Amino acid sequence: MKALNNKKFITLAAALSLMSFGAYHKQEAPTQEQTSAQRTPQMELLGKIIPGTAPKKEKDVLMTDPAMKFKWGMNGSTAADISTNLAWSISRGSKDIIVAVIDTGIDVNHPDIKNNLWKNPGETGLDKNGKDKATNGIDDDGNGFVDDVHGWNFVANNHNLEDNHGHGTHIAGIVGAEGDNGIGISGVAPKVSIMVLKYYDPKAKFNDNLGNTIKSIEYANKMGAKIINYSGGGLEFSRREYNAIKESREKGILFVAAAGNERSNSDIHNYFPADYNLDNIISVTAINQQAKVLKSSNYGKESVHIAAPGEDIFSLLPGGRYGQMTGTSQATAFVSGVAALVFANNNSFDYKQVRKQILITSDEIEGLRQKTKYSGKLNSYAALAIQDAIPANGLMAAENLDFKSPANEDPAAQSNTGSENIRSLSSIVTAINESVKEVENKN
Ligand SMILES: [Ca+2]
Ligand SMILES: [Ca+2]
Ligand SMILES: [Ca+2]
Repeated sequence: MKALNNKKFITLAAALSLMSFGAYHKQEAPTQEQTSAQRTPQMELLGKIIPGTAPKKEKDVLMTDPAMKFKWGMNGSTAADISTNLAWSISRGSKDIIVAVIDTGIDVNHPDIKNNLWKNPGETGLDKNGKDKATNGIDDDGNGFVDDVHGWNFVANNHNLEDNHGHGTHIAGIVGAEGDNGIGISGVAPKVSIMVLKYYDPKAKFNDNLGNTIKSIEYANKMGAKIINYSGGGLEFSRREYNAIKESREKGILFVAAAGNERSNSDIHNYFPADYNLDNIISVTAINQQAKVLKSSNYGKESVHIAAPGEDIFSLLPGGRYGQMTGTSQATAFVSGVAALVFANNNSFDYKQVRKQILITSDEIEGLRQKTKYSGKLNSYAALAIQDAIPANGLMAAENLDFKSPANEDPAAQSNTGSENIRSLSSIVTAINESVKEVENKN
């Protein structure tokens, strides 16, 4: 297995033709009947639906984001849909839940996410000289970072979070584009606080991807993240990275990681950080509209936990634009969004309970049995609505919600061969360049 190289894996496809898309319509929520028939057939077998969370009428879950019809994982149009319309009848998220997106930065001015960016309270408001703490050039909260109001750029070591790739903006949009604002799309969590931590920049002369990833995790640990979304990875074990995520666990942080796009079985060929043996990690693979794992995606009956939409996913791009990308990166962001909803809806839940809700309430799909540990596709509504969940096979009690054999527990047992140790993005295709506005005008 060759070491990853970003450039090799990121092919800029020709601009996708969006001409066939019609004018926008308000999104229609699936009816209760459709839902029980097509989306969550096992729900009654799985557990008890929490009183008051039965699917609501359509009008209760309609939102005003005009481009949701392009968002196939969330508009009720496919077998792989994650039922967000129903989930939003229970919770639309909360600004109190901070999701750290460790990626290529973000367009902080994108109108569809700027209101959902985390604001560091220690770098917000006026200083004693009446200047804005966000821009006064002073480390007001003394955390070692100057003007880190939305996060930090670990490549350039400054507060400029500009996304020179598009990946980070796309991922952040899947997690938490602002819902019901009349613009573009909604993230899985319509309301949330996105902390932006930049570990890679294609324009930089040198990227210490792994080092910057570790620093990003440490920042998230220190600054109050509940969830870390990491849509990247590499083939080499790193003790420092392992320790950073172990510290996340001690802080109660759920770490959602891409299974990777090496077309390989992760039970045999590891991909990190998804494959570290830590119980705060969820490893996510990508499925298409037919709920089949993408050929490019890593899989593993033991190592990969859950599947989520990951092909031709419509989300935000820098410059206020929108477009599609493919990969386990995108799938990972769907899971992080659901985790944000579950945390928001259950104040007392710790990372273990949130992880359990997400994994055990996934929709069992035959084709995923050989590819994922829980044989399941993400279901946001079930993760919110079902309690005391037990899987259809009845074998998996909560305390047995385990990951790998204890033999792998000791990081020292996993060798670092010393070959190139990097972290790369887990998206393989970008097919972008059309803004929603432009698409609309063509129709
Ligand atoms: Ca600071
Ligand atoms: Ca400041
Ligand atoms: Ca929106």
